[in-house]
Amino acid sequence: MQPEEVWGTRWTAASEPLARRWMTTVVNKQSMVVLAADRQTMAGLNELLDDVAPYVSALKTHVDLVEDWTPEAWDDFCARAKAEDMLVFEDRKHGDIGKIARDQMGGVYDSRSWSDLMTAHLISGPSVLDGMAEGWQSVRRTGGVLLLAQMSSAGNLLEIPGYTDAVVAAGKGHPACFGFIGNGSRADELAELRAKVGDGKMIWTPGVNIVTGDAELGQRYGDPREAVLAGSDGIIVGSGIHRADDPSTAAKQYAEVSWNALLERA
Ligand code: 5BU
Repeated sequence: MQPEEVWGTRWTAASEPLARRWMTTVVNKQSMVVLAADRQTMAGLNELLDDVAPYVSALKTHVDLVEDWTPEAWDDFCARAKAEDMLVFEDRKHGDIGKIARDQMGGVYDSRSWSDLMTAHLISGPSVLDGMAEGWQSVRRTGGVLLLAQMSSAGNLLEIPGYTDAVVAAGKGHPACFGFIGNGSRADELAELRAKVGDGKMIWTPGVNIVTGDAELGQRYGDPREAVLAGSDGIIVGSGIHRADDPSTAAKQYAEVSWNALLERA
């Protein structure tokens, strides 16, 4: 199938190269799965990648939770993910002023050199988008920011009236904004977010699991099919895959659920 057939108006409206790259990979792999690879050792991460690579279209990392991190091991891990046609997405949740967010993309982890996508809060204002764009430019790369418009955790302050609208207004027309994080655990709220965003930007959603309901430390889970039908363009799945008895089978299942829902939405 061609991406235009599968993505419809989203393909036409979201014309930036990274968005097109994502939508093409989803069609090639028949999977909207963004794997939250929250394992704390390099061996655990590499084993996970071996298990699930064919069913995962993007790899979401938290580089600072790895206990035995080294630059060499990390470069190798990212290279392996990229060779499997995955975008590498560091869930850094930047929130400082633009010039500091830019410089934090250097430092020990040097995330500007290996990340294709990164999250940010808009709490400090739109300079975070400009600063992060400069971060990637400084190593002659282009990346995309996913702005947190909603969160999946109970009681999060992004729910205070007006906040989500202000994030969407600032990100919608900004070239560095790849899209938004929406709450995958509440399909009705997600559908409202999609209506505000329109078709021009991606929405990726954490807080999805085949087992729905309240989970550890305030996490909430909704159904992945419902999230896609409500407007999600990428389902972020962590423990549903990396803590499964058989991560490969679990990843395949999430891939199938998401792909079938995308075809249903088309
Ligand atoms: P889980 O194991 O599927 O619950 O992992 C969810 C991942 O998504 C984890 O890496 C979080 O940091 C990330 N996440 C989230 O759960 N909720 C949010 O609102 C945002 C990110 Br933003």
